Amino acid sequence: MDASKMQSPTGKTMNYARFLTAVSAARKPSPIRILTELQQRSPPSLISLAGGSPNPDTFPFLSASIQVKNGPPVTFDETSMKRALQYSASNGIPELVKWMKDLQRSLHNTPNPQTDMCVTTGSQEGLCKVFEMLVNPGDNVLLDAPTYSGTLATLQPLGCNLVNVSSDEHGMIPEALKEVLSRWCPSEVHKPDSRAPRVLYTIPNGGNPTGASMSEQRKRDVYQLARQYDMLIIEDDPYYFLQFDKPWAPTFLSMDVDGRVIRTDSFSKILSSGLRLGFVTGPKPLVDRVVLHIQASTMHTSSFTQLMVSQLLHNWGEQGFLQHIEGVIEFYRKQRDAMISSADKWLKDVAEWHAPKAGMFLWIKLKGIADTQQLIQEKALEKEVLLVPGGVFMIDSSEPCPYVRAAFSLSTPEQMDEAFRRLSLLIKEAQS
Ligand code: 09M
Repeated sequence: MDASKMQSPTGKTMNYARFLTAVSAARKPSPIRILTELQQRSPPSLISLAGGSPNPDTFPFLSASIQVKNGPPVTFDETSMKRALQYSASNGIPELVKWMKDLQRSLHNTPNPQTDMCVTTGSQEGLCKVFEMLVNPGDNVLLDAPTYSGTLATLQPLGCNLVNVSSDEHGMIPEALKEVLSRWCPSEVHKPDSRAPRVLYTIPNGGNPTGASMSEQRKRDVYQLARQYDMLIIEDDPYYFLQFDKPWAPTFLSMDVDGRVIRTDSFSKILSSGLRLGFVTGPKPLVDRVVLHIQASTMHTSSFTQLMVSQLLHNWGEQGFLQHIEGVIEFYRKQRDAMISSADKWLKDVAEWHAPKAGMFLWIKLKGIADTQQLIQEKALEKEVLLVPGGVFMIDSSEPCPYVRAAFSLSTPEQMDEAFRRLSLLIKEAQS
């Protein structure tokens, strides 16, 4: 079987070549990277004049010690510092990838044994490269808008046709997906001229901007439809670890018997957004294509950043990591509660919302306001309160949108309360 085909445990053969853009299909491994990897696997007696790596003895940094809350410091002696300052593998530092694969296995236990993973510079890089691998001009791409503006920014320039699947406070609605898909016939999706969508994107937990989280049943229903129409599912899940209630719903990855789910994870909301660490998990032939793109662009995510986090995770162990997550959840749950109680106090008569079960956003519909763009851009600044006008999360941002997105991540409960008092005045003024 060629590298673009893979048989799943159910006996179904996925033909990944069908999903690739011409650009992605044409990517070839960099010959220099192949030599570097060969060198890393050779005994120390090998004299290599092949590598293009600079000599780290010339670098100015010597060592580092980074203090950690509730744990031993992360340290770099002169030897480990040299490694941290040097080029590294495009798919990620091996011990970090291994730690993350073990975590993925224990959290998602995907039924597809040919699953692989690579490190990306934040999940945004992963998403961007995944879309560039899969989306051609004119393709129909399914998503549940409103959605993350960074996804729209990646997809829109690719010239695809974004097809909206209706959603509610529980995320994408399977019946709505079924209705959208009924425009095509499942038996015809493999015909060369078929316009049937091959890619579906969703944010399953604590959606940005809606705060919506999908139930297990909805995910199962969406997965079945993806099977029926032979689509890939892009599961963009940076708020997975910010689910306030247990048990956490199973992920698409955990249901993926065929090898049709590409999952993006992020450390941005739980360890650091500035370190820029994300992960792409999915069928090996597709992860390999993402890695080829990385080879040709950034080469790899910062070695220093990866080693710093890898050391932290190895010091913590999985238990320690999950304990840290509990603390983060506790913080965001309190913040969510504070924002909801201020919304109840100030906005009850002038707006509507659903309390999110995950993430860090409240999606608020302002009553009697057709479009929030002008209200936020001009009047809100005068009143000294800033929110994101909902239009930026829509497929067509020029259409009027009565929503705003409020984040409960950075402000104190007192600031949120004052912000909603100001917002309520603003809405009342605009209504009159
Ligand atoms: N606002 C995000 N979301 C955001 C945001 C951001 C600067 C980022 C979904 O850090 P990464 O690359 O892992 O996160 C990317 C990402 C992927 N998917 C659903 C996200 O919400 C990050 C950064 C300023 C504003 C920002 O507003 O929503």
